[in-house]
Amino acid sequence: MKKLVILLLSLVPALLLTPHLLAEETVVIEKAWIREAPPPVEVLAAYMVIKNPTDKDIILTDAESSRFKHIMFHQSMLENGIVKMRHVENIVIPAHSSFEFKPGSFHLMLMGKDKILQAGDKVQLRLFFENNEPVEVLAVVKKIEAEEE
Ligand SMILES: [Cu+2]
Repeated sequence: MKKLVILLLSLVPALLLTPHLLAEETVVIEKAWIREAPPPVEVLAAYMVIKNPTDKDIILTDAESSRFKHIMFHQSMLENGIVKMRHVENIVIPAHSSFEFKPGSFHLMLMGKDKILQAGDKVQLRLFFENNEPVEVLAVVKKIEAEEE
């Protein structure tokens, strides 16, 4: 019996190390936030940084949240002095690189909110990738002063 216990204990470090090593080789999402908008505004924008520490390109294909009916990827661009939004099918995050959703550029367009969101609220988002497990992220609602989308 004593021998068995010693054997089991010697296995513990190996079991603890394995998931840790795997965890480093996956998508990392940082600084997720949603811009607070006045109640009549039906669509909100979410921003975040997606890091890809792996050796392969990662493709973000879809996003969802129980708080919104639909989420799309958009790119804002200035055309003849007018800000326009372009729908983007998916987002490629190159190997050993990162991608930033930020005001005035790429954003997640959150449509059909279930109720008014205020600064400080937290919203769970789920991101889907072509060759990776879905990733859950908590985005914080924040105020932003007069800055273009
Ligand atoms: Cu948009």
